[in-house]
Amino acid sequence: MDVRRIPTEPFDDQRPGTAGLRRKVRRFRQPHYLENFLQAVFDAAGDFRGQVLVAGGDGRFWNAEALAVLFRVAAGNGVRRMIVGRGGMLSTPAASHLIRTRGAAGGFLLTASHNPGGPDGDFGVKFDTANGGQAPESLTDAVWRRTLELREYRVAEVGRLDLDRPGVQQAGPMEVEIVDPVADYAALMERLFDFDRIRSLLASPGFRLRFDALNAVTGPYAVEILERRLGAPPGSVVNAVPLPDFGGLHPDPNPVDAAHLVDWMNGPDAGDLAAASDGDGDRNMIVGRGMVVSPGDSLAVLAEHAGKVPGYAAGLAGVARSMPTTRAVDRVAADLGIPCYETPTGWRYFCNLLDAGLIDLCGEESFGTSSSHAREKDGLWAVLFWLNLVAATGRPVTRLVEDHWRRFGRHAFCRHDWFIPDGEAAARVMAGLEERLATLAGQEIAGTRVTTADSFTYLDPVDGSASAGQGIRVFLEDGARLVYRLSGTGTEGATLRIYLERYLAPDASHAGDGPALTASLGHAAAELARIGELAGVHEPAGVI
Ligand code: VG1
Ligand code: CO
Repeated sequence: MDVRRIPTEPFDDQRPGTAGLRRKVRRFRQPHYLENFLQAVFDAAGDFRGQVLVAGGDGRFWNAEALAVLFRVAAGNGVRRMIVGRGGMLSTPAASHLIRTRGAAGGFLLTASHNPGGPDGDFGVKFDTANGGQAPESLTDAVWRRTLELREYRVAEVGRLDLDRPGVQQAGPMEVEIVDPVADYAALMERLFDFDRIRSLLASPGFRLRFDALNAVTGPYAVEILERRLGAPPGSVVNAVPLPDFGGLHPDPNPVDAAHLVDWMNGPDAGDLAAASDGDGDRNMIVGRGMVVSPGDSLAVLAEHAGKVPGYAAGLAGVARSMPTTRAVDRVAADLGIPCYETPTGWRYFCNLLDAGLIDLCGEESFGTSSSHAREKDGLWAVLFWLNLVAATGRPVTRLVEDHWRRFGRHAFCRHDWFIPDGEAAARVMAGLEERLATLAGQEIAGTRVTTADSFTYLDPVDGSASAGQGIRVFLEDGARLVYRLSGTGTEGATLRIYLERYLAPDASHAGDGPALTASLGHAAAELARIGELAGVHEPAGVI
């Protein structure tokens, strides 16, 4: 079978960000753009000739076209077999699991996650390595360097494929195996959680669950697991059909984009647990009656009660959180006598810790939580964990969180996203803070005082690598903390994320929501960074 070498020119904007390469669909559709990036991954990641790879996407606009390109480049690079979810779809955690169980050399996840879809929206490619985890920084840097020098890519024709027909099909020199995207993943969930107990909870009179798949990839997973296997009444999963435009919804599980769910849980007809996931199924939002569980609290509560869940009954080796995530889980870890690691933003930094068996649970403030069962974050897994905890303790979601606060204190949290159209201005804001770091200690701010301030460098305890410049931390005397970093998933301008955390002691009042409790910190943080002065922006675009 003929492998063709296609001459090309490098693109200068193919540096992977926090989670893969994310660009406007328009950009991805430029001739050679996707082929170049994929070839760079093939060149940098090692030799995949004769190997098996996993592939699937979140079903967004351009999923099928991108998959067709991937097949041609994979065939051109001598891949033996691609394992693909039916319809070309796989959730990110399900793909991670498949890579691991099938001994694949890696996988391509065609997704821009929570970014908007459609012809004017975003597309993306994440690459996972043989452990099912996101490519580490060393590899994404190597891919980027390769994109800058690439002069040709290799393709082979694969003919017509029927992505809806399970089984193996010949695709030119390669095989494509279409698998049920849900089966293996659902079986894994059955091993981790007490399905009998959850089934009784869901059958108990009056208990109401709503899972909103936001018309993204998790619909079929949630219907199979929550409705079919656990017996939640049909209709418990809403917006369950993945659509290329997500049916106009924004598949970002947070209180702003999924406000309808929060409104329901705050209203007179509230259910008992509501949840949502994102475009590719790796994020989760948990809502109890009258309360959105902040991701930092969620991680802490899961860690606190993990012993009650079959998959974690043997205890946790350790836990980890991304740096901007609240330090609630640190208190639980100290109480359990287990280590707690602080990593940079992005799931890839957890993977070494998971592989080395140093941690079993980890999470990020951006509605991402997962465990040693996968090497990606996992939205539906978190929902099942919460259901298992409610079933095992007999305590509603809200009570579990409030009890946690009474025991450990509350880390109130909010994130302000400042959209700064001019990327250079955003860089100036960060540089300005960096320059003044040494002078911040002692400065009065928001009615308290700065104790220390630094720029976060992560030292990976497993491979010894250092990742510098991962965000600026400002610690305050009353236990509060401000964190600044630039987003690495956007596709235009820059987004400066300011993470606000305030600690309320166990015996203090815990009333109020995160945004209200941290509002004054938010003002102080913006002033401290001189955002108005340096970037001409005066309000955050998002408060989450
Ligand atoms: C954001 C989140 C980060 C998350 C990343 C990918 O990155 O803050 O915590 O890991 O998205 O999530 P950034 O650089 O924009 O802050 V997803 O669901 O795309 O895979
Ligand atoms: Co995602």
